[in-house]
Amino acid sequence: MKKSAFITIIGRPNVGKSSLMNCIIGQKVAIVSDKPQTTRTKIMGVYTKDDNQLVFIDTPGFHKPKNMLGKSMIKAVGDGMGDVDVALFVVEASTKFKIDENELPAAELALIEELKRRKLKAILVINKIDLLESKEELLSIITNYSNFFDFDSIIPLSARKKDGIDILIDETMKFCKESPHYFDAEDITDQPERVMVAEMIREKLLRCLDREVPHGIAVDIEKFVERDRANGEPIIDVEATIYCEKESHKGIIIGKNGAMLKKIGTMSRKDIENFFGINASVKLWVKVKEDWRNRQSLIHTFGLD
Ligand SMILES: Nc1nc2c(ncn2[C@@H]2O[C@H](COP(=O)(O)OP(=O)(O)OP(=O)(O)O)[C@@H](O)[C@H]2O)c(=O)[nH]1
Ligand SMILES: [Mg+2]
Repeated sequence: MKKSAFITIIGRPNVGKSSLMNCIIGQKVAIVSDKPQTTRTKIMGVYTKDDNQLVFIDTPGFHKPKNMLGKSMIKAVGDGMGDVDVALFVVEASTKFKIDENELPAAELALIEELKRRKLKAILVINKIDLLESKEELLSIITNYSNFFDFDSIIPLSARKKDGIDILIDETMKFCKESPHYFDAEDITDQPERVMVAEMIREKLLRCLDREVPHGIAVDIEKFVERDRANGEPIIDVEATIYCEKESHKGIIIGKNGAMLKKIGTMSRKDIENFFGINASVKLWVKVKEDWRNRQSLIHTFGLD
């Protein structure tokens, strides 16, 4: 009998939601960085085992939006919570919380309110336990969150160390209901290949650039084709435009004598080659679109609404 469950992954920015989904799927379907607000849209990750299919929906980190892009990211969180069987409420193991503090970040309180309003079941996932020094710290985190919501279960884990993931998968399987499978067994995401390539490039920009520069970037794929080279070997040609918000940012992205852009191109090419399993060529351009994060038509053009 075929069964499936839809599971949304929600939480503050940077707690490791996308890392967790990638870890479950066993492949990188959502990009990851040490900067908050890495994920900008809902991204599905599919895990199929025998008759059971788990469809995870990774969402942008919940925050107070500062521009139109931020608003559409928050809308994506709400959309991701519709029609799901359970939510993974991801928090990070942090020594910030003491037993007597009884306080949560505003974004987490708002999400908990949303869970209650929608009468959603939730599993508390305490990620990054590799950062904890003692069991007592973990206990105080569990006590603290339990005061705010009646979680179905609480699972401490580390996405980075791949520790505790099987327990989470088993726990999530309990929410499977009899239903057809919505994806083929070999599917891992709903994202088109072009979008994945754009995201791989944006990930390198997030990794290599600092401060507000990477947050104001969008990547648009101009060309994405596979062809045979003269020697008969296949190659993927990628041409992409990197949009940024200011002339000064453009200079930073290109770097001295084009060094930064070259580095981004090389890193992206390696990732693309790894993912598709064939050679790739990556050509990048940089253009300025002032204040695009507040322009609905551009947000739409970049596929972010
Ligand atoms: N120490 C440690 N770091 C982790 C773990 N899981 C994720 N990280 C790191 O946390 C940072 C954020 O990870 P992401 O997966 O991008 O977090 P996110 O919640 O998806 O972030 P947004 O998309 O911005 O909301 C990255 O630097 C990860 O490498 C973990 O188990 N332990
Ligand atoms: Mg993310």
